[in-house]
Amino acid sequence: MRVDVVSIFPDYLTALDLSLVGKARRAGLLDLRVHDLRDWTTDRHRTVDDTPFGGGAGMVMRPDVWGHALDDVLPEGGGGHLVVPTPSGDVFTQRHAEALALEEHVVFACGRYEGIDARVAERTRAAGHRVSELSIGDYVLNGGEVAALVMIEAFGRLLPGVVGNPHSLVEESHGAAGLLEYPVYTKPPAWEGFEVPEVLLSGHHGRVERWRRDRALERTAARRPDMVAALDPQALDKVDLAV
Ligand code: 6GU
Repeated sequence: MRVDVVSIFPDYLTALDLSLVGKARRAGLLDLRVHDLRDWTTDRHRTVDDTPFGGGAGMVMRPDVWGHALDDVLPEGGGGHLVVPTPSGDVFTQRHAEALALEEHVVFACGRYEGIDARVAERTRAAGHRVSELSIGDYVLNGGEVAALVMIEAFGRLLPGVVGNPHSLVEESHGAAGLLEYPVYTKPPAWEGFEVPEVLLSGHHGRVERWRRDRALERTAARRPDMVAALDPQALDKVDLAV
């Protein structure tokens, strides 16, 4: 998979050299390239922004600079996918991560200030690319870089061969069951007066499974009632709701 990230702060993306995503890059599973937007400016001051038409606070990123950058990094003739991180986008979920992991080429356009001139998305769509404006949650960041990091890590670990044991992708929070993950424990069994739940030491696989499912549901009901409401009723039938 090919990923390009365009930003005026390419150093933010150096974290993508680390951990699983870094390993995926070195293994050739992920061809990730980070670019400095200012490389596409043409003036002496390398200007990327200007004042908003209609007035108001802050600055807006110029369409011409972004246009030159995207002409160079999106595939010629259309068929690419541009992701624009923005707090006014659709909320990014595991479903988006799963879809992005199947893409051949994704470009991230990281905006700063009050955002990117809206014609950039319009023109990119008109050129035959898909454009997704995505938010990572209901709070405001200073720019799209950290949001791009979040999204790339979320789909990067879903690329075939990146996570060693594919089973860990199935059981985790927001995975197939639609529940948050149950609490986990390791050695020692007693630590500073706090004990690992007895059932996990029992060696009784059936009881362990049942306990984990109950704790996952209990936790999800307490923290994310919206997720319980969205559960498949047939899946709910199989769960003991007496919590
Ligand atoms: Cl994608 N960008 C910015 N600037 N702020 C955000 C965000 C994105 N998602 C949540 N807050």
